[in-house]
Amino acid sequence: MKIDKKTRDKLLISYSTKSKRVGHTKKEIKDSFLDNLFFGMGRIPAITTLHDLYTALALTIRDRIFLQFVQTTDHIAKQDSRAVVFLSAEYLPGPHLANNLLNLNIENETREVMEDLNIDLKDLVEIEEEPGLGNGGLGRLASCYLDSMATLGIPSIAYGIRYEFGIFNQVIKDGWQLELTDKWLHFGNPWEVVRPEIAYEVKFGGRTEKGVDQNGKFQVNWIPHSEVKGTAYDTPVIGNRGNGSILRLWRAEAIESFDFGAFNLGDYYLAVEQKMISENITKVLYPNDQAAGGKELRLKQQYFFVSCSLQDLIYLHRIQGRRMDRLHEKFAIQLNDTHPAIAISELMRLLVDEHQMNWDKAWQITRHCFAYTNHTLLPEALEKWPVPLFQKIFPRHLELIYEINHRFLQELRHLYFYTEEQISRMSIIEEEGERYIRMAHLATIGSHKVNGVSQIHSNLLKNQVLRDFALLWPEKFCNVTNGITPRRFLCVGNPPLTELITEYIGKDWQKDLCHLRKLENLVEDAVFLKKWREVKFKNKQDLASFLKRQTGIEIDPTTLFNMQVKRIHEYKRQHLKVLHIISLYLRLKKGDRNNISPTTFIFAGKAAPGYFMAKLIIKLIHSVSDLVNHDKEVNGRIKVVFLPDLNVKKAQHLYPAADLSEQISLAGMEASGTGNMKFSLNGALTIGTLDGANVEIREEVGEENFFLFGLNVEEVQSKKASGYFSREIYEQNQRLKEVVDFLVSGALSGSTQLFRPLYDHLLYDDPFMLLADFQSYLDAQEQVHKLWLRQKEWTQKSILNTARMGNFSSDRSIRDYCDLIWRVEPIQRQ
Ligand code: NBG
Repeated sequence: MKIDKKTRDKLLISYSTKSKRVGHTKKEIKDSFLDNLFFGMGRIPAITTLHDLYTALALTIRDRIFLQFVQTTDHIAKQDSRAVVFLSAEYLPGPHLANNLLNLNIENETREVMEDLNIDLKDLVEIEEEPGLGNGGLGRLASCYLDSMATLGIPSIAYGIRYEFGIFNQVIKDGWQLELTDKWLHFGNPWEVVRPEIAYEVKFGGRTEKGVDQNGKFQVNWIPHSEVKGTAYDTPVIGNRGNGSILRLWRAEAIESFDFGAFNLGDYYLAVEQKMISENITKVLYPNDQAAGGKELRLKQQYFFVSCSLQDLIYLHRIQGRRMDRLHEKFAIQLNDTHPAIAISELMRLLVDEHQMNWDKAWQITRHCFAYTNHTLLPEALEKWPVPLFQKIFPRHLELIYEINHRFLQELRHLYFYTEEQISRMSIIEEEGERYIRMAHLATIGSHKVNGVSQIHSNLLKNQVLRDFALLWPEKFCNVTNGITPRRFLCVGNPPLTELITEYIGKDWQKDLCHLRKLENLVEDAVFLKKWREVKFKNKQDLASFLKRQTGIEIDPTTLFNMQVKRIHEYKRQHLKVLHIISLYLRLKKGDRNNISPTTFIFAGKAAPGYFMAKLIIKLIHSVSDLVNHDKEVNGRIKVVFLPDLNVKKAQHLYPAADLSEQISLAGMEASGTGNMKFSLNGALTIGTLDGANVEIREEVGEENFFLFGLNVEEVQSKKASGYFSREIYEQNQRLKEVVDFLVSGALSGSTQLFRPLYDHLLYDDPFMLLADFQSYLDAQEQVHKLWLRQKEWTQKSILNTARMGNFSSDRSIRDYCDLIWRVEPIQRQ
């Protein structure tokens, strides 16, 4: 049977009328919940588990999300809008249930329905497993952006990889990090729908053949060694203003699940082997170890999801009846870092080889489609792939990249008269020693816009890492400072503060975060101040009981909660914070109790499994925690807790309860940071360096409401240039010497050798300049202590931090992307 237009129109009517099936009244929610439980899942009350209840509720919510999503899609199709295509190898959506209830605005109704059924909604929210499809800030940023695109009604589709095993689970044994495999799909995933009919074939390996087609046109044929099928798994995403977007993740499957040749020969295992090999591609997310390059499977993952996504977008373009040469008018494709940068050669391949477009036209379309966001300046994180590996897996792409590069270098040579030295610096191919493909160069050359993620980072990108390109194409470079979604990180994560704010200034801030500025008028209102403090205190009590359950450690909510929550990395300098804690410990041991506010130091974060120093830092934190927490002499003054297995869900418990947020990376190292924003928005004050988004946060909240310390970027660079000898600083600063020596004194875990690698690194190398910033950090901590004694002032500054965070909403970031880069408009709702 063919589905004709008449049928389609009828189908349209049935979903656009608000049917009772997806209504928002209590009765409608309850009916569908019970329907889903009994008919959708076939459960009888006698054996229903908590997880069944969760799934039934998730399905109930998903129906309602779908309605919203489908309506948006319909508008987009009718308006023939230009759309954003977001390509990211990582997403960290966090748990969906509470966020979706908020965005649908049916939280209260749902809670009451559950109460009627004698179910605590909180328990259902708590058991949800989150998809850990990212390592940290980069993946979380992608999810914040998707939330904002949905909220603002930006026509958009986000593509990625459906890793079967996401980021590892971190467990701590004897203070060391151990990694366990993640099992987010163990109980199924009610938020996604599989689309077996949306599937594309992706080639790998083999060789190319050159010839002419029937029209006598030069034609290249890629004869692959193997092919894999990518199937779409869709998770609808809704904003809180009636619109939606979609996260489409690809899962790899064998094209033929069975090798009949092998089967007929009687080799069943060989017959299924190909299936297993194919599925491997989307098995596991790579943790961001220092040397990710060289991992063949990772490169395959990147190409796999990019190829599926581009084929899909061409398909979407064509079913709208549009011409191929208008592709760039209809799609703005954003590369979230270089992980999807191979998309540039893939689009060229699709246009030139598969759609027989001439090179110049194809290149023009490609450059107009793509834009590239850089997320790091760290040299080891700038992706480059060995040419022989490319040759083996993507013989056709290597040819295309050579051609792109050749034309680009010719232009530099003949049009701009560049020197050979400049040319080799800018080439996509690194020629010294082993040959590599520099993905950032490919992304820059193939995009019409390149942006960094904070003001300072964008400047460094322009003036250092991509300097040659910025001189050549100054108009190509811009900045979009990162942002975070206030829906998840304030409304869902911190209901008491949300209520208090709304009680005083109304609800507008939930639509436009800049309205939080109205809180500034309340800093002299004693009643408001008191309520603000009570909310923070309640959040700290909640966190204390959460931490007790998670770690067994008891903490005192009346102490200052000082937090550093982020991946563990030397440049982020968790060990600088440890040095500060040791200095307090040594003072307390000497009986110097003055000027030390009772403080609870909280750490959380994962280290890459292959990153020895980061893992040693975790061990150090635990050793210090053991020592400090069990010492009667310091008890009550300082405590140290490490919360294992940080993820979005756990982080949501932390931000609302923080008094002080530690953002202490060496200046010039952190591209932006987004944890800094989440803490400030929840009323924490920041102690930080002039790095990443700290710079802009400080400008917004006011320098008097921010604890600044440390060298700035220029000072870091000039110190490094003139020869930096950390040992000299160590010799000259008695307190520093004591603290550093303590690492190898035997007092920590009873060993003088355990932390020697850290000790040696600090004394003889110290690339992240902890010793240079140590004294200034201690001085700033002293200021923290002094202000903590003046609770009223502290509270006022806390309010001002929240009040002035409007600019760091991801809604603002997305508007910037729309204006500066994408030229995409929100859909018009009739
Ligand atoms: C990270 C940076 C952070 C930044 C996030 C999001 C990578 C490669 N980069 O500073 O380290 O906040 O990206 O932009 O993960």
